[in-house]
Amino acid sequence: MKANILKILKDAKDYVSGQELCEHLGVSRTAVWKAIQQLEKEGYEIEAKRNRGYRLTEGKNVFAATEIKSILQTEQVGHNLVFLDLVDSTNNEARRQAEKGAGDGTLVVALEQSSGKGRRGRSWVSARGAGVWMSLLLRPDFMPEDASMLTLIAAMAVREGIRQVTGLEGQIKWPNDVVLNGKKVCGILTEMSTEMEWIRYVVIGIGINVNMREFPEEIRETATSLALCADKTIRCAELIAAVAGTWEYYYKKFLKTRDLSLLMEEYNQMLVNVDREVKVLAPKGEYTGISRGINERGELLVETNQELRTVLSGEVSVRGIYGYV
Ligand code: BT5
Repeated sequence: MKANILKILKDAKDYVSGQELCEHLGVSRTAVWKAIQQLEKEGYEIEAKRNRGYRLTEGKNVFAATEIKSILQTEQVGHNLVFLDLVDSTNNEARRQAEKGAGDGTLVVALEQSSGKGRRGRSWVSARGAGVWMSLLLRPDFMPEDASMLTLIAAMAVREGIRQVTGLEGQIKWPNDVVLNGKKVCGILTEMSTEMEWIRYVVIGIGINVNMREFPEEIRETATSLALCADKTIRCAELIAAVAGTWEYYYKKFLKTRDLSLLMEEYNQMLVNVDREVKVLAPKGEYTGISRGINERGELLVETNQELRTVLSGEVSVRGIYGYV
């Protein structure tokens, strides 16, 4: 109900009478009043005037569940929204939610993570309220070996969401980073629980540096944020809503063929690795070659002197982009 009231107040841009809100939502005046109080607690400024009703003061940058819900335009993603003040890792929380039976499209968002994680036990810096730290729970009915493509789809969704909200044109560094001005602005961590041949659930963790202006020493040279690149504060709630929408757009295309054949051309245009020298850290050793973009399975094609090799997953550094000069 809070989100509905917020939506009405936002659309009206002027006073809305208590009576109107009651009728519209089919609740009592006391219930409306209580919801207004809760909205104020979340950080909204709402004027109440005798005989005229309630009016929302515009321009407040609120990062809360109600704000996300009031602007979300998805068919499914985020309708079940778990918004937390502090959590160990939104990926861990999404897994806990999954074990409790949460459904496909559940979105877990936290203001702060105490043990945000990257791949292979690396840690993810997640400053309080300054970024989008979220995880999407999926219960797909395809095979475990198809799941690695979800990371690539998430990267496309983030790149496009960033563009919609800020106008900034990011690039993707295969497989799991979004890059702005040669620095990492987003990392993605896909985890799953499988049983023999089928997927119980997948969790796609997305970390986007939004309003951070400073970074710890160890990532100072390699990380950036939207605020630094756009030179203004960006609304996290708006970005979450945008990415949820772009995710649905790309995921639907993926589901048509269960591979990236309908997305690969667009993906390769977003790819920072394409036609550049890359260094592949393969299990059997390192090699360098020229990246030729992905195939329809989302694997990276790397041309070496003799052959076109396929990289399935893992670490690929690009010359000139952080980490490989
Ligand atoms: C990743 O791993 O890039 C995946 C990061 C996923 C984070 C999200 S936040 C929501 C969800 N909940 C979680 O617990 N995780 C997900 P990887 O490719 O392994 O990169 C990790 C490396 O990136 C670290 O070793 C650092 O060098 C660097 N790094 C750490 N924090 C960063 C940040 N905030 N911005 C840019 N780089 C960072």
